[in-house]
Amino acid sequence: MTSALPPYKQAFLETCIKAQILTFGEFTLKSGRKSPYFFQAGNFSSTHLLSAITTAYAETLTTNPVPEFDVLFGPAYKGIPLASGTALKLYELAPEKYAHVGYAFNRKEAKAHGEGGNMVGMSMKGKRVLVVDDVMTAGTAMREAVEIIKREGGVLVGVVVCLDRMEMKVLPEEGGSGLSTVQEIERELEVPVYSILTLDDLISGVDDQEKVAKMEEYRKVYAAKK
Ligand code: OMP
Repeated sequence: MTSALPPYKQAFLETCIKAQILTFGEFTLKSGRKSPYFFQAGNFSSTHLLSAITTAYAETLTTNPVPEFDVLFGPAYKGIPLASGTALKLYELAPEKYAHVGYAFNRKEAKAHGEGGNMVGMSMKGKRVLVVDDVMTAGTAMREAVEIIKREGGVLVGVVVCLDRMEMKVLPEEGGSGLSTVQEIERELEVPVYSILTLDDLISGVDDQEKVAKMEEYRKVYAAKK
């Protein structure tokens, strides 16, 4: 198959399709939109898949001009294995550079006994924090993560996700800005957002023309124009 994608992205995309992490059909999103594709990061559930996804996050962080960070924050639940696995991969890739980096995650329900609280891992207080999360659609999950970082006294310096669906939260005909959620978050929070894959990448790298046509149709309605 010939692809316009860089080989590491194409290989990662093919792994996602084979493991049914990226699936096609009709799915209702958290936003209520009906999508012809869905990315299920919870299905990175075996040793080799966890290794593949955390390697892809680590490569994205080491090959882009990412600001310095002290803590990887993985929002509960799906962000937890992603942030901890990525921390491990970064250390393996460049131990000297990342030896000081820690990871943290939240509990969805505060614990009243034992050590208590609703944070686990490295303290974010006064630290430069990079969020590691799965998919960005309307940015609801990301805004919650940003509130947690603020509450814990951390300084958000960037975000990395596995898939940027490139969607506008509000469509222009409904008064939206015409920017994608990622573009809006970058403007509003003044931090870069990196993604391993985007909807454009899926459209370039998927081999099945029927699936591509459905994603193109969806992109026409919901994705921001670049
Ligand atoms: P937002 O919070 O709207 O940005 O949506 C992101 C969340 O939606 C993710 O953290 C997932 O829980 C879920 N989601 C997926 O996991 N995969 C998708 O392809 C699409 C969604 C979604 O519902 O938009």
